[in-house]
Amino acid sequence: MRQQKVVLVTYPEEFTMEEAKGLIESMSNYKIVKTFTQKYLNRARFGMGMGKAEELKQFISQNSDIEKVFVDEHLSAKQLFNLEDLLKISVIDRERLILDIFYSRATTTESKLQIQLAEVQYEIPKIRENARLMSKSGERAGKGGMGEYVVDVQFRDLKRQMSFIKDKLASAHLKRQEYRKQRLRKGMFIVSLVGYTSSGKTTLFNLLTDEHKETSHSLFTTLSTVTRSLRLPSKVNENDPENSNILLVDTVGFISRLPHYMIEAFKSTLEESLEADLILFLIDSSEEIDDIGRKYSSSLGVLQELNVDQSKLYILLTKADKANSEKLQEIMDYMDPSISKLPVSSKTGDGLEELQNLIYSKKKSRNSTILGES
Ligand SMILES: Nc1nc2c(ncn2[C@@H]2O[C@H](COP(=O)(O)OP(=O)(O)OP(=O)(O)O)[C@@H](O)[C@H]2O)c(=O)[nH]1
Ligand SMILES: [Mg+2]
Repeated sequence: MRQQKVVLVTYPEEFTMEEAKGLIESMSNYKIVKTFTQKYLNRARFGMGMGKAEELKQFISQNSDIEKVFVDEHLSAKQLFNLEDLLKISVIDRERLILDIFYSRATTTESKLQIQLAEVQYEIPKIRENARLMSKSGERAGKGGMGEYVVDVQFRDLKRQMSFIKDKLASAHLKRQEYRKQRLRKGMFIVSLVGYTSSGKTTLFNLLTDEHKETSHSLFTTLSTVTRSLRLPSKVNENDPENSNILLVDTVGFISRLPHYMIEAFKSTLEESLEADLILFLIDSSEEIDDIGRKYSSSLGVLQELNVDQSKLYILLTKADKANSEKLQEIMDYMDPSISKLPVSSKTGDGLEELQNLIYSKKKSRNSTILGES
C-alpha cells in the first residue's frame, strides 16, 4: 500500500502527542515524517501561531512529497481555509481524522449511519461559518467562488440528510429496544464492557465468549456494539444452570476530547450498553500512571454525560500481567473508592474466575430482588 507522508501539529505534552500519533498511525496509509508542537492551537487565524505556521510552510516547501498536515485540534472553516491557502496542501483537523478512522472501520449499517450523522454535524457549522464569512466580506465564500445561494442549498441539503439519517437510526433503535424487551422478558442478565479505546475490551470479550472478533493495539478497532450469550462455567455456577446464562456486550471505545456531537451520534448504541445490569469499566493498567488518570477521568466524563447509573459500574484493571501489585494498588487508590475494582489479565487468565464469580453473584442477587419484589 502506498503511504502518504504527513506532518503532525500537536500539543507538547507527551500523552497528547502519543495519542495523536496513535490516531494517525491507526490509518495505515499515513506515515508521520515530522511532528511540530505548539502550546496553543486556538489562535484565530491559523489555529497555531503565525511563527509556527511560517515554519511549517518552510518545511513543506523543502519537502515536496508531504501530502497532508494534521492539526490535533478542532479548527474552524476559516482556520482550515487560511492554513490550506498558506501551505497549499490539504489540512485535516482532529475531528476530521476521527471521522475518517470511523469511516474506514465501520462495518454495520447502524455504525455507518452514526458516522454519517456525525459527519453532517461536523459539516453544518462549517457551512454556517462560510456563509457568515461571505456576508461579512461581501464576497463569494469558499475557494471555488461559491455563492450565497449555493451555501443555502448545501445547508438545506445537509439538514435534510440529517433528518433522513436520524429517522433511519430511530428505526434501528426501535428494533434494538424490541430485542431488549425480549431479553428482559426472558430474564437475561446483561453485562457490558466499556472503556477507553485499546483498553482490552474485545480481547476479554473473545476470551469469555470464545469469539474471534478483531483486536489490535491500534485505536478504534471496534466500532459496532456486539452482543453474545455465554454460559458461566459450572465451577462458578455451583450447578445452578438457571443463573449461568448471561449476555455480554462489547462496545466502541472512548477517546479524550471527543466532540459532543460524536457522543450524540453513538448515543443509541452506547446507551444500550449502559442499560446493562452490570457495566464493566475497563482501565488499561499497563500504562503510565498519569495516562491512566487522564483516561479514567475522560471515560468517566463520557459515562456521566450518558447518565450512567454509577452503582452498576465495576472497574476492571486490565492487562494486569503488565503491572506489579504496588502499581495496581496505586491505581486503585487513585480511583473513586465507591466503585469496586478487580485486576484481570486476558493473557494469563488471572482474575478471570473472580470475574465470572462476580457476574454470577450479581445475576443471582438481581434475580432474587426481582423475585422478592413480585
Ligand atoms: N499484555 C496484555 N495485552 C492485552 C491484554 N488484553 C488486551 N491486550 C492487548 O491490548 C490491545 C488492545 O486490545 P483490544 O481488545 O483490541 O482493545 P479494545 O478495548 O477492544 O479496543 P477498541 O476496539 O479500539 O476500543 C491488543 O493489542 C491486545 O492484544 C492483556 O490482558 N494483557
Ligand atoms: Mg475492541
